[in-house]
Amino acid sequence: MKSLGVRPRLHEAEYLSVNPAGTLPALIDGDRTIYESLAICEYLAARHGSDLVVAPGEPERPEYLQWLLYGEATLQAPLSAMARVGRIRNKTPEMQAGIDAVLSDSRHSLSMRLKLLEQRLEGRDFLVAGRMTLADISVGYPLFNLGKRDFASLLGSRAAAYRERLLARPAFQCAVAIR
Ligand SMILES: N[C@@H](CCC(=O)N[C@@H](CS)C(=O)NCC(=O)O)C(=O)O
Repeated sequence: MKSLGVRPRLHEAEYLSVNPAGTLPALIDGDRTIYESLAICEYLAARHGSDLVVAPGEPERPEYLQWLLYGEATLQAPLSAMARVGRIRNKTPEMQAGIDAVLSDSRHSLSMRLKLLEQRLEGRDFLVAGRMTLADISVGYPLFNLGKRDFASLLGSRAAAYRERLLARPAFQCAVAIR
């Protein structure tokens, strides 16, 4: 495994030859290269026979797909917008006003989107199928990022406790230590 910083890898010819879009992560397994974090998770889970996937045929498969995509598409999107405008340098006052508008809108959007999570966690430790699945991993990533941006106050009590549980997992701690 090779870990790259967000900015430098955009100029690393070696990485761009793996993923011309320059986005992280990418997985190389033999002669196969896969982008998209959730596709990588599904691929690894299937390869190693993990029950982190809710398989077609299991009753909660539709909810699994919904929450799997909710993490990366719905929750992460406003956080990514904030990260992108946060990287802009040499700002004029007009640009700063635009950036502030994006930040404020993204924060609002995030707080609205988190309502679904708070609702879903009523009486549940995990999002679907009564067990830890890739849906929890997908949602755990934006929840982790949200803490880094000091937005943890946007979480309701159930989502806050859920975030703590996910971040305390030894597998998560291990992933953070090697990134
Ligand atoms: N949907 C993609 C998103 C990939 C992505 O945007 N990764 C971030 C790092 S977490 C990135 O490379 N950001 C830099 C950029 O967009 O230029 C995935 O899940 O793999």
